[in-house]
Amino acid sequence: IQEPQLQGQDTGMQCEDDRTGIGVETLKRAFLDNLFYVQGKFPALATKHDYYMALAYTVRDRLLQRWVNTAAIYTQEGSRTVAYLSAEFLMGPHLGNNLINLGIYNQVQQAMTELKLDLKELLAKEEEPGLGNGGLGRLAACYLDSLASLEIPTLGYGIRYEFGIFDQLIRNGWQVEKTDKWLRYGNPWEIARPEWAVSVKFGGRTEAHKNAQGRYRVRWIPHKVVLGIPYDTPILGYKVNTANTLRLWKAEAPESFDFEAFNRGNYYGAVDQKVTSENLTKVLYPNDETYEGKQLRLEQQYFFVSCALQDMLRIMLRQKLPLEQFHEKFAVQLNDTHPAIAVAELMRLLLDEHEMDWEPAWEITQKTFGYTNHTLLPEALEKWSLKLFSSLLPRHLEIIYEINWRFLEQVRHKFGTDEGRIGRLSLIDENDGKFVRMAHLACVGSHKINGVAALHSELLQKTTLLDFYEFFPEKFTNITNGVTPRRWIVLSNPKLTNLITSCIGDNWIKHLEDVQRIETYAEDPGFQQEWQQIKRENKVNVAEILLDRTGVKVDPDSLFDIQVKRIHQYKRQHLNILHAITLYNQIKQNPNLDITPRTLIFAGKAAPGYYIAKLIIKLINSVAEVVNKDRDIGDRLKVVFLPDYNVKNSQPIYPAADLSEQISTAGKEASGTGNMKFAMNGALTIGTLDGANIEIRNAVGAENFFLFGLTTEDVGALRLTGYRPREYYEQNPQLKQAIDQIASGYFSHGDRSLFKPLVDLLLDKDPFMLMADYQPYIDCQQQVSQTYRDRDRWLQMSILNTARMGKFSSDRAIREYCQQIWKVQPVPVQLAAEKTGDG
Ligand code: CR6
Repeated sequence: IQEPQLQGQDTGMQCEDDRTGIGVETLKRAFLDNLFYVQGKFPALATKHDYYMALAYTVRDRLLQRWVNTAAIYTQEGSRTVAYLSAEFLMGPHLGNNLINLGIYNQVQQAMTELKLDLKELLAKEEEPGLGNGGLGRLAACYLDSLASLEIPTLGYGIRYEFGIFDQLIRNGWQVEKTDKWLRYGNPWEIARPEWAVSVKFGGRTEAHKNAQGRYRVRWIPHKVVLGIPYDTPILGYKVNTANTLRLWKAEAPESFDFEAFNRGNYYGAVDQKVTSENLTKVLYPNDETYEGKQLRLEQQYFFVSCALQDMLRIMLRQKLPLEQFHEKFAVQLNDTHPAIAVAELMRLLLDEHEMDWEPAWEITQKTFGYTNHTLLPEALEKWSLKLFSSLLPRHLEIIYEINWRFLEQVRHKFGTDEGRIGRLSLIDENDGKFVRMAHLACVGSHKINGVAALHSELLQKTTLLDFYEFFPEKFTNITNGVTPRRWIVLSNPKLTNLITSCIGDNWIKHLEDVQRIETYAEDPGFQQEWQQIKRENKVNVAEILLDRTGVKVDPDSLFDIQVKRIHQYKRQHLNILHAITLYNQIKQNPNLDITPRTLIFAGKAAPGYYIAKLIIKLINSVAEVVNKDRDIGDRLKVVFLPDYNVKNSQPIYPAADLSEQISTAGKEASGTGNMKFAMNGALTIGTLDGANIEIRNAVGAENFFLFGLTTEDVGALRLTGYRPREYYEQNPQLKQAIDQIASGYFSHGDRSLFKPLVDLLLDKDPFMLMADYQPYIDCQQQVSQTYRDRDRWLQMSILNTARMGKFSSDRAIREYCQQIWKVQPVPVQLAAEKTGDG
């Protein structure tokens, strides 16, 4: 895929080291060595998985010198470091990505071929580390890739869930969840660091005591203590020697607690304690944008935040830096409110454990944190009942009260006693029971607050965080999301990568703005021909996957119309399905209809407790069943639901799309990132003016984007004047027919009750305004079909989409975070060989 990186030992010489060399012969030798000494197998007995492991260790060996050097340089220079705190990191498989970033994909492929192995098959053996739900967790992963590629010292801090996001099966059209046992066969990418374990306290009470200087301090006497064990994974940048660290924490029982119970003869009690402690990091909560007020979730959040901050303090002490410089050493980013308790925890550590005074501690805290908000949906805003909060974190509640008291004093000073405003700004919600508002804690405790796309940041300031914006407008900024072109183009779409590189060289992989240079080829027939050929091959590949996983045969020459993302009402997969039913009815009414053949592909998980989302999956599969077996329809329309959408399964999807569905109700999708992955790979977008769609449309040009639907203002105005969804249904025969079919059991073997909740919701409330957007959507889809028939026009639009997506690289986003929020500089890493100039 790209030039080998000649940064190891001299590949021309015979004396390459087995742990670092990157010549084909060395790689083969090292691979067989690892097969023997790590897996304990020889080729005749080895399974595909053994081979995968041997290759993973071979690659890991090559990462380690970079990782160790990186750590050495950061320690030596006491570098300013970004700490990215996130409850989710959706990394995706490591092997392929590491081959790309090391620049050894081609050599390894050749080495495997010479050993009569297929690299693709080995890559497929890697278990996905699914430690996230969707966009937010994957964003964290793209950001780690960019941070390393830009040579920014970074620690990613999160939770090592034993079970990640569930595996999705489809049984009789319904989603069924299966435990994700991703660690079952071992994880070659992580190294446990038990020597850096920390203790985390929970529950109990606080008391005052006099310190050595005779001053009153607070002491927290916990009810239980849990150990946090760090597990480190190297994150290599693209064609640099920087290998940063993702440090994930696992909960264990502390020995001392076992002993106590054991000495009392309570062996079972001791073991029980161990089980309870380890439950803490057992499983990822599978909700995307819905908060669930569960105690275990708050425990998870506090656990990893406390581990991370204690770890940072340890690093400072080791580097002999005074704690007064905490904010100079670390820029800590809160990925949504999940780690917002960090504000109170850093205060506690500085005040109680390091005996600092309130004012300096508070100044350090505010200068340390930045807060990224990822949603406006009210059901996602985290608030913890005072009862739960005080029972788990009694000391933190005291600190939050003090922060709140001082903050509200400042509010009174600025705005006078406007009790309404004070109630709205307070860290404590007293409207209906009492709760701690985590977004408020994050806002008050941070020096910068950002949204994730221009519209989202604007709406934050005008609605959800309006009062905070009025109080400290200077804290607010926007940083539009981005995705890494390494995973989402180079690794996912090697053919397109080669075509682009053959025209403009490979600089675009590090500087995606450069991909603009392919614009000159947008109307070149030869280039268009190759572009089309690659898209077709990528579609054939997905057609094979669909046949294999669903049994449905699709035509690679049909328009691939794809919606892959979490299933949510606001994302409106059901609007897409109403289009499918409409096309179906059009063909049924006019069997000779000459329409543009389409394949509608859906994939995505629903939160296990989200009933309507699960019913939408059932509806998609039910419509698919009827459409796909109807002989009148033939190859003109197919509907497929690909089960178990995850990073691994998504990689072939984006390169195979003709049309990307980004059809959320305006104002609801904070940014979206799938929209970027599709457009980079040459898909055209059908979308609303929502999230980053707006900026994508501005970048690629309105003439290269299929726009439809209500704007955010329209949505607001329509709500105010009284929205009556049933009227759209009654006045639109096509829409009425589609809804009536769903209601009458046409897609459910005559069962009228199955989809009733969904139909009633649409006709009575329709909170996401599908009825209002239906006809504009159908009309826009008609335009899509027309345009697709003009092959040259479509290809030109497709090429221009890829060419103009430079802005949406996560490298751009990370540069903005570095300049606007973190104020951090690159620290280049050299290999020892480069420094001394010899091998
Ligand atoms: N669900 C937003 O909904 C955004 C990502 C990353 C989301 C989505 O529009 O692209 O974050 N929000 O910023 C949350 O998870 C709270 C998401 O992934």
